[in-house]
Amino acid sequence: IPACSSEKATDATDGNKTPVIAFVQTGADNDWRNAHTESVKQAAADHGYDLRFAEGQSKQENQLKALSSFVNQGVDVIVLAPIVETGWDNALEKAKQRGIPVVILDRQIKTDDESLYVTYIGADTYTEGQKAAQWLAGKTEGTAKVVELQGNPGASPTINRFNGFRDVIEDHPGIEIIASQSGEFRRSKGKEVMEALLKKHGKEIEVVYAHNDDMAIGAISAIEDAGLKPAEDIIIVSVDAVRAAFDAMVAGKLNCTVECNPLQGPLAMEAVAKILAGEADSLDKKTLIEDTVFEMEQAKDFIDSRKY
Ligand code: GYE
Repeated sequence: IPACSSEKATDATDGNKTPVIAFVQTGADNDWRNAHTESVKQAAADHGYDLRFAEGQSKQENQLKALSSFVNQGVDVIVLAPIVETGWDNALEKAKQRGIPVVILDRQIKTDDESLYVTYIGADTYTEGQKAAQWLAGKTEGTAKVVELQGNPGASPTINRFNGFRDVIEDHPGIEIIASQSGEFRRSKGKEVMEALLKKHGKEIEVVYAHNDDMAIGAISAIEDAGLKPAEDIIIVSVDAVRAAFDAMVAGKLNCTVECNPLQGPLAMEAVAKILAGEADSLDKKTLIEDTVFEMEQAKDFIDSRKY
């Protein structure tokens, strides 16, 4: 580190005190989220930061309360994984007034004032939706009746995976979405919604597109309970590539998962380090993480190398 930046780092953190970083997580809804939380905690520890952690139990209201309390505590940097896209301006305005820089992690926010946060780091969830649709178009040769299990309403990955998927199937008129409902990114809710969809649409359903693996795994048990064979009678494609999805693929119950890497802690803490060093200006406003696609047929070869 060049001398001038380490000087600034000490400035920004009041002498030699351990930097205090707040992390406001969405909740603990699924495997992906837990891997994400662990990654951030580990990276903060690796940097020697004092991490204060709060999670919103899937409610924006709780996240807003946590934000305001961290602002009052005067932490050095706030990292926010925003459950939904909108409604953050007031809270972020207060952080700004108090001189606390904010890193937006994982999910995006919508604001007219881009100065309310320093940088955004997360997965390219729009491209993930496109990749799911491209894979499906290949698999079904462009003809399929699809039910979609969406993530929680208003969340950037929900909106992006919804749009990315549709923007690709637009070119495949034989692919039709016959139902689309939120399973809140949860396994139990994915199962519940799938049970209802199976009752309503029965054998008409040829494909499940789930915005995450946990909901797909819930859907798989609903499909089995209905006496059908997942991945054979109904094609299933989802997003995240968590270990449980690899297990399901190896068991022949899930056809494909589009990766969404939750191990974002190191990138987040590198950004925090730059901010503390007075180098916030050197950060890109937006960093998107690249992901791959895994099919059932390859799952065996990759499962042991998966880190989450
Ligand atoms: O896919 C899902 C989680 O925001 C990209 O949120 C993330 C998504 C992830 O609850 O499993």
